Amino acid sequence: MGFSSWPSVLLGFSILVCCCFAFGSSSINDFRGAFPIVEPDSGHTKLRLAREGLEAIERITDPIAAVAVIGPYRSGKSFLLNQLLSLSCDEGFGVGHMRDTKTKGIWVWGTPLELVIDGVKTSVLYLDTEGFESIGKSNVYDDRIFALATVLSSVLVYNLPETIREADISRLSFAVELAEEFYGRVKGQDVAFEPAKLVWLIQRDFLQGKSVQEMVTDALQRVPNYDGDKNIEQVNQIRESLAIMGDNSTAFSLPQPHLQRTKLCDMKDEDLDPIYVKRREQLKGLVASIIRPKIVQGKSLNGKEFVSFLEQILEALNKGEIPSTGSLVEVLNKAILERCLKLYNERMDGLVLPLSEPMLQQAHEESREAAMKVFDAQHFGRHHAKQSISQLDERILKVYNNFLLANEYQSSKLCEELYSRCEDKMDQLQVLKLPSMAKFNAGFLKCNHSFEEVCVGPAKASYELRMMKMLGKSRALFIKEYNQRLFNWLVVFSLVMVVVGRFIVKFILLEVSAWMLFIFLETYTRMFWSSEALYYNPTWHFIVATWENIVYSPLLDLDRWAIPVGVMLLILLLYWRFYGRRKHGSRSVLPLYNGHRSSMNRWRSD
Ligand SMILES: Nc1nc2c(ncn2[C@@H]2O[C@H](COP(=O)(O)OP(=O)(O)OP(=O)(O)O)[C@@H](O)[C@H]2O)c(=O)[nH]1
Ligand SMILES: [Mg+2]
Repeated sequence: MGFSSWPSVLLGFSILVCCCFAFGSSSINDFRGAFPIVEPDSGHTKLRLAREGLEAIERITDPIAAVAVIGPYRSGKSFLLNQLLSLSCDEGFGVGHMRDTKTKGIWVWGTPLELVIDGVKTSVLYLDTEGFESIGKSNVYDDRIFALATVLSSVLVYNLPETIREADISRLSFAVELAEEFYGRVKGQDVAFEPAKLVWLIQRDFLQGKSVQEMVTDALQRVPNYDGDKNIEQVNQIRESLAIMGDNSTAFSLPQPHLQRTKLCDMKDEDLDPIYVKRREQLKGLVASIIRPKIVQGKSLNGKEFVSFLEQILEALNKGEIPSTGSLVEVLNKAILERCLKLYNERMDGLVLPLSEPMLQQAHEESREAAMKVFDAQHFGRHHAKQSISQLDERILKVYNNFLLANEYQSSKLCEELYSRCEDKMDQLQVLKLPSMAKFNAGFLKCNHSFEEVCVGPAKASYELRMMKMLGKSRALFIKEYNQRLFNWLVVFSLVMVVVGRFIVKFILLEVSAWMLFIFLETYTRMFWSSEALYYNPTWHFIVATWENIVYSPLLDLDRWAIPVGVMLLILLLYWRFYGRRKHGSRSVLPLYNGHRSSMNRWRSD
């Protein structure tokens, strides 16, 4: 291949890429068509979402109401929907003329009918469903389709050829259970969702003297069950519930559109039985008069909300082996449960840890109550909600346990910090330059007080014990050292006073008293008793009291100010020694050393 052919290859390649992208994003441009919203999985057991139909629904911004037609397979559901939507078989839902089932899963007509219901513009969706009782499918699959249509629709048209059979009634058990689970709450509060209104559509030409309503009423009468057969009892219960829901269901009959059933799709209104056309129009009117927007948790749903509601329901129905109201309630409550848990978390997060255990417990109870209250007001279902409540309780407890652990950690951290601060303080007090019992006691009390006040939570008890031990030990050690250090300080003090009395102030009394103190201290302990004995002497107590008063008072802490005070005293003393004396001559009130001075004078005069 020559170089000249490269540009054309590249052009071809880019066209191919563009085409791939165009086909890859399969966005629908024309919504006038039928699209699947839910389709069977490969095994024809469970259902999965189909994007096309959901896309058609998602773009709707008005409140949505849905009409779903259910019934046995090949009973004319798709044809009926086309008739209600005034569509030919070619444009509308696929109508099958073969023996096997035509519609798979659930389909929607992409262009909703716009109706003004109670002054609100509403988009009415028409849903076609896969017929039940066809070969090659499990009953559970049929039940899933049936349950999904029941939950999604506002009007459920039960299309029945000929008459109502026992199986048709027992199939409604899910709808009945749903209604019992949700209906009661809708009336009083803005919660849950309103169950669908049921239209029994009986397609037959003549009703042998009975009106269709009488036929439905008869079918809903309890049948005698003398042998106590379980199945009969179950169907009887459904009958009873359906009878109670009387206002919620309507009976309607439709005659055959034409005898040539395989040619129906080629016929126009003029070709169909005029009575059929008339009744069909009446049915349209009936549906329009009873339909209401789908209400979930007190709110109507727009397209996006409707799709997310559908996703939730499908998840619930696919969850268990058998679609059950319990799992439906559980899934619907999931979002509310998360919201309530978040509320609990937010309230608990506002706490400043550590807290005392009773306070944390109280906060937990209050937050739990608030979360439960919200859940109680918003949750779906009545009987099966208990499971969700216990689930919420369980999850709250789990979160609370985490808070308990966090509180324990924070409490230990805080108490440990206070403990080591106190330990440091006690160590500092042990090595005071000028030992003071009052200062030690003040520090001791302050430490104890701040610990008692600030350390809270579960770690307090153990740290309190450790603290008491540490403080006790520290105090014992301090007292032991105290007397010995005071004694040494007094010996030093007496010697300093001797020097001061002799050489600086030259005050004999001061020197004598200093000597006396020195001799007392040295001889008393060495000659007569042991040093410990001295500490019990009243003189010693007096000395201690005097020392304490000098060394530490709230106004002056000598341990801290000893050096500045000492320097100041020395300066004053030296000032007095050199200038004070010179000014006032030898006129001193103190008995001074005069001998030396007179001898000097004498030597000078000599
Ligand atoms: N006799 C009679 N035949 C009908 C009626 N409605 C539809 N049919 C015919 O019954 C056949 C099946 O019609 P569909 O509308 O596809 O029936 P369906 O219930 O949707 O079938 P599935 O989707 O397979 O469950 C077609 O040949 C229709 O022409 C009716 O009211 N009476
Ligand atoms: Mg069909």
